[in-house]
Amino acid sequence: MVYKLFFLLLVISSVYAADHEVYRNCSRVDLCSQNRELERQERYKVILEGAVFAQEWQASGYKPQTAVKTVQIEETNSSRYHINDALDGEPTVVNFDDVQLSLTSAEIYLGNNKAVVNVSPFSITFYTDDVLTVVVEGDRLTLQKEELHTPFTFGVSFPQALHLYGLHEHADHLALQTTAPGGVDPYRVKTIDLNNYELYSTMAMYGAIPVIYGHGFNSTSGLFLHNAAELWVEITNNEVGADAFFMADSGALDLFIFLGPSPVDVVRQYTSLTGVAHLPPIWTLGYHQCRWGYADQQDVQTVIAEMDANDFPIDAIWLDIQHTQEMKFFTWNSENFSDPVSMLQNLSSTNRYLVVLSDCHFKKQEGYFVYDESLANDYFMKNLDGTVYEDEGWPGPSSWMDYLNPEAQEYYSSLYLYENWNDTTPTLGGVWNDMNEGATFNFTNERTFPYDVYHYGGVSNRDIHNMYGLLQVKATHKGLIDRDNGTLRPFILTRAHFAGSQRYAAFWTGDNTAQFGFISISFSMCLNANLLGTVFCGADIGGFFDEPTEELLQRFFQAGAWLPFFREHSNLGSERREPYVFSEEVQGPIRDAMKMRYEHLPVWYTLFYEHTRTGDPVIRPLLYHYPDDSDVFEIDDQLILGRDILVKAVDEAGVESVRMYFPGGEDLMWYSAYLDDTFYPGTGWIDVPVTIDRIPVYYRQGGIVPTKVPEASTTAMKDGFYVLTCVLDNNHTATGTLYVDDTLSFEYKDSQKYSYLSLEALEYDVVLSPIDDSEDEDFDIFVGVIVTITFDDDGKPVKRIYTHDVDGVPLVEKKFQGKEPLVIKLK
Ligand code: NBV
Repeated sequence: MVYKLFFLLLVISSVYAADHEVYRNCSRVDLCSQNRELERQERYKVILEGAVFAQEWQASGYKPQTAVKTVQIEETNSSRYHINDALDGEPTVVNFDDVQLSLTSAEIYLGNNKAVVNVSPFSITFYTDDVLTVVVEGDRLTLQKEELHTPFTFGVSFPQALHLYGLHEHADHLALQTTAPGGVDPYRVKTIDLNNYELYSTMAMYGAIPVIYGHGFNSTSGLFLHNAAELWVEITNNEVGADAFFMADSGALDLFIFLGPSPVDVVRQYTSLTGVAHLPPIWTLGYHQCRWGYADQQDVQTVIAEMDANDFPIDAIWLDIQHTQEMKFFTWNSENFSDPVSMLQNLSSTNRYLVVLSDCHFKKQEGYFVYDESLANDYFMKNLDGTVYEDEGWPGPSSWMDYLNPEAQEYYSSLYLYENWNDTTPTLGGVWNDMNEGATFNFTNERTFPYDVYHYGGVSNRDIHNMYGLLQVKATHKGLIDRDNGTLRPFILTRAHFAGSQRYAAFWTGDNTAQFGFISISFSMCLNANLLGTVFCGADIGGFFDEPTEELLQRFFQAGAWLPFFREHSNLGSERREPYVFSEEVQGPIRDAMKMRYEHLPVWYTLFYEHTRTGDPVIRPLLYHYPDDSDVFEIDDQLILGRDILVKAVDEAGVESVRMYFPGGEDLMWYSAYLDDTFYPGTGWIDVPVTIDRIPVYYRQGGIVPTKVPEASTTAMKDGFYVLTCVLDNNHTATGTLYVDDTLSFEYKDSQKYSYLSLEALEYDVVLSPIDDSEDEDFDIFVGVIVTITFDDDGKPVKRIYTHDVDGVPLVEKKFQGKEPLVIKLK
C-alpha cells in the first residue's frame, strides 16, 4: 500500500519542468556563486629554476603522435585526491625533442607541437604548427583549501575556436552556449537524477564527462579534466576564440590537453586515453521494447507474440523494478514471476533476450542476503561517524554499495553469477543499472548522495561523486563476463556515466518527455556523447513522461531508429504504446522505420567495430566530416551515421517540408536511402518535402552501404545475404567497409575470428577484399543483390539492380570466404 501511494505521488508531481527548488542554481551553490566572478589577477609565480620537463604522457592505442599533453598543478605537499578507473590503463610516456629554459619561460618541443610555460603572467600555451590553440590561463587559477575539501578554478581559452563542444551531459545544443552572470547559469557537471529535465538548459544531468573541445577552421583542440568532483563551467563565445572557466569542488587539477588538429584527431586522442566500447552483441543493436509496467511473465510473452503477429522486428524485452520481490534486486517477484526459467526459455525459443533493471541500493532488511552479506562484510558507504549511510530508495530505507572498495566490487560482480542470481539463464542477456548517479529519494539534497558520505579508505563522496556510476557498471561488467566465463559480450545500460564508462556500458538520455523538442535533443545529446567516446546512446522513444500523440510517436521511432541504442520506454501508468496497439495507419510508418533499422544493421555493426579500432564516433555531427564548413558547426538535429548516411530528425507536428543541410559542395550528390531517385547536391540548406511515412535519409555519393533484408530479429537475419548499394561518384567509383563475426563472443578480439572487408566499386566491378590478416575462415559472406546508382550526363540518377553477374551466375552463389578477394563482374 505504501508503495502504491508513493507511485501515485510521483506521477502526479510530474509537471514537465524540473523543480528549481530541489535542484540548485549557481546562486545557491557556494562553489559557483563565490568563484564565478573571480577577478583576473596574478596569484601564483612559477619558479623555473631547477624545473625538470623530461617527458610527457602519451596515450596508448592508435596513437596520434605527440598530441596529448598533461598538466598537473598542485600545492607542495598537496593532499588532493587523484581518481583512478577513468583511464584505460596507464598512458605511455615519450621524451620531449627539446626543452629550452630562459628566465621568463620554458619552451617544450615535440613533433609539430610546442608548449610554453610563461613565468609572468603565468600561463601555459600550446601551439600546433606555430598556431596558438590552447591557453591554460594563470590569472584565473586558484587552489583553495576548505576544511573538508579542496576546490580550485582555472581558465582555458581556445583562440582558434568558433564554438566549444562537450561537457556532457546536458539537454542542450551541441555547440555550448555563452553563460554569464545575470544570464544563463554555467554548465553544471554533476551526476544528478534530474527529474523532468528541460530543453536547452545547462542544469546537471545523469552523466558527467569533463571534456571540452574547441573547434574552428582548420583547428580543433580539447581538454579533459581528470577529476570526478562537481564542476561548474562558465562559457564565453567570442567573435573568434572561446573561453571556459572551470570551477571544481575538490580533487586534483589534472589536465590532459588534446592538440588535434582535426575533430577526428581530438576524438581519437581522448578515446585513446579513456578507452572504447567493446563490440556489443548484435542483438543489442536491434529493437528493445520496454515500459515501466511489464508486471508479470504472461505480459512478456504476450508482447513478443503481438510484435511477431504484427510484423514488428524485435530483439529484447525489458523488465523494470517490478520483477523483484519487494524491490530487492537479484530476486524475482514470487507471485508475478513465479517461473522465470520458463519465461526465459520461451523468449529464447523466439530468439529474443530479456534485460532487467538492477539498482545500486539495497533494501535494509534482515534476511535479504545482499543486505546481510554487505553489512557483515563492510561493503556499504558510510557516514562520517562510521555508521552505514542510509536513505530512501525504491525499497524504502536502503543502503548503497561502496564500489570503491575492491572487495565490494568483487562481491557485487559475483551477484550476477548464475548460482547467485536464482533462475537466470544466458537469455537474460543484459542488465539495466538505473539510478546510479547515486540517486536517492532525498529531496533536500537534490535527490542524490550528500557529500559527507564516505567510501572505502575514507574517500569523501565529494571527491568521486561523478564516477560512482562508472564504478558500478565496471563491477556489473565483470560480473557478466565471469557469469559466462568470458564467452559472451555483456550488455549493460547505465543512466549515470563518466569518462571511461564507454568501456562497460551503453547509456540513454533518461526520463525525457513526450514532446517534439525531445526528438531533436536526443540527436544533439547523443552526438555530443559520441564525440566524447560514449557511442552507445539512445533516448526513450515516445518520451518517458506524458503521452505522445500518434504523430509524435511515429516521428520518435523514425528518428530513434538512427540512434545507436533503439528502445521504446514509458513511465509507470502510461498508456500502452507498443507499436501494435495502434491502427494500421499509425503502425505503417513505425514498422517501416524499424525495418529500416534492421536493414542497416550491417552498417551499425561495422561502425561499432571500427569504433573499437579507432575510437571514432558511430553517429557524427556534420562538423566531424566537414570541419571547414562553418555553416555546419551548430547543426545538431541532423547526424551522419558513419561517413555515408545523412539523417534529419523531424521534430515538428504537421510539417510538409523540413529545412535540411546537405554538405560537401556542388559536386557531391546525396541520394535517397529509400532508393526513390530523389537526390540533392551538397550545396547547403534545402527545403526537403516530407510526409508522415518517413524522415529524410540520404546516402553520400561515393559510398557503398551494406544492408540485409530485415527479418523478425537479428538472429533470424544472421545468415541472410548482403545487399550492397553503391552510389558511384563522378569517377564511377565507390568505397565502403563491412565487418562480420560470430555476433556474440569475444573471439573477434581473443582469436582474431572476424572478416573485415573493404568494398570497392569501379564501373561494373565490385570487389570485396580483406583489410586484415585475420582468422576469418569461419564466415561465408554472400552478396545477393547489388544496386548501383550512377548519374547520367544530365545529372539524373540511374538505378540498376543486379542479382546475377555478367555470366548469369546468381550472386548468392558466389561467396566471400577466407582471404581471397571476391571480384563480382556485373557487365
Ligand atoms: O525504475 C523506474 C524508472 C525507470 O523506468 C526510468 O527509466 C529511470 O530513468 N527509474 C528512472 C526510477 C524512477 C524514479 C522516480
